[in-house]
Amino acid sequence: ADLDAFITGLPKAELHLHIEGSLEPEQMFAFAKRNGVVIPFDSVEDIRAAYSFSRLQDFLDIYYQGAAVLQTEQDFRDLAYAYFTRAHADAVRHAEIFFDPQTHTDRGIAFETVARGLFAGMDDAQRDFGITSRLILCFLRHLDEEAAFATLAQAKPWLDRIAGVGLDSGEIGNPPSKFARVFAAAADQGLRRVAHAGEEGPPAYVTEALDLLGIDRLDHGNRALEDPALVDRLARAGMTLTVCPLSNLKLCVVNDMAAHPIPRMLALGLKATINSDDPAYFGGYVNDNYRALAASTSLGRADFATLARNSFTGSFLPPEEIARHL
Ligand code: ES4
Ligand code: ZN
Repeated sequence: ADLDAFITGLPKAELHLHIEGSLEPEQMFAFAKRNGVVIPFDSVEDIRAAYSFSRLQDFLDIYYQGAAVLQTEQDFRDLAYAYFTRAHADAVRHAEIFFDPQTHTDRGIAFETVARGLFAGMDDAQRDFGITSRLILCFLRHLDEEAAFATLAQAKPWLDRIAGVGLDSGEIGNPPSKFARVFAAAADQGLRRVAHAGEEGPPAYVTEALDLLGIDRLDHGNRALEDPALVDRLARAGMTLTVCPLSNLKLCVVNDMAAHPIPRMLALGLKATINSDDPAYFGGYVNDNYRALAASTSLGRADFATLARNSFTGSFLPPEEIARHL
């Protein structure tokens, strides 16, 4: 209980949060109703009951379906603002937020609608809560390189508020190499690079993300632990890993929270951070993720302070802003 109170008030940054994954069932119902979108659920309980997954793809199918209720700029503003309201309660001071433009543009929602709405929510959160934030544009890796290039082109007018590009969706069979050229183009435009790797995919995908995408941060990275030479490389490079404990449990990346790799990552000298990934689907926001580890592992105050500190030093904030948070 003492440790829970410490975690609650610990200032933190969130570095791995898909805004579409913060769509709560109640909100899904409300947006469906106000937009006249039919969803295949009769109640909030019905939706929650569908959130049982054996692997990443089970989740992705439901997650892309849920996103269909998002139609207007107001929807995206409200979605972002609801996330920040939760984040503020969890002492989040800064967030670098993933969004999946292709999920929306492929069903006829303009990139501009998504961007304007999210930026409005971000501006309102900075005004009301003092939370700073940037967006990270994720390419859907199950789609092709050409579609990723088209998405990068659509982002051009908004690059001043987009910190970087990322890579998400189904990992197996869609290795980082598929997006080497689009990541090089993003780098040329001054964007930072991150990628989901080693969540379900093998350690070789993490190596590709380093060598072929030039990533500044590694999203998940769990399976890197299978390769000692890769662990050594990540530790020496000071690479930040954005790890998501409740997501790992829900998607069966780990079988038991007591066996979660975060304690091992810290012991190996890896710069791990704790994040919520898709909180509406995985059972909790960032403090729930910290608390789940507190309840099931021997991590203590000093470890959680290190993990929170890593979230700022691993962020894309300028050095003087990072210093202000430490
Ligand atoms: C995701 Cl947990 C996870 N992995 C890959 N892609 C994603 N998109 C949203 N959540
Ligand atoms: Zn993720």
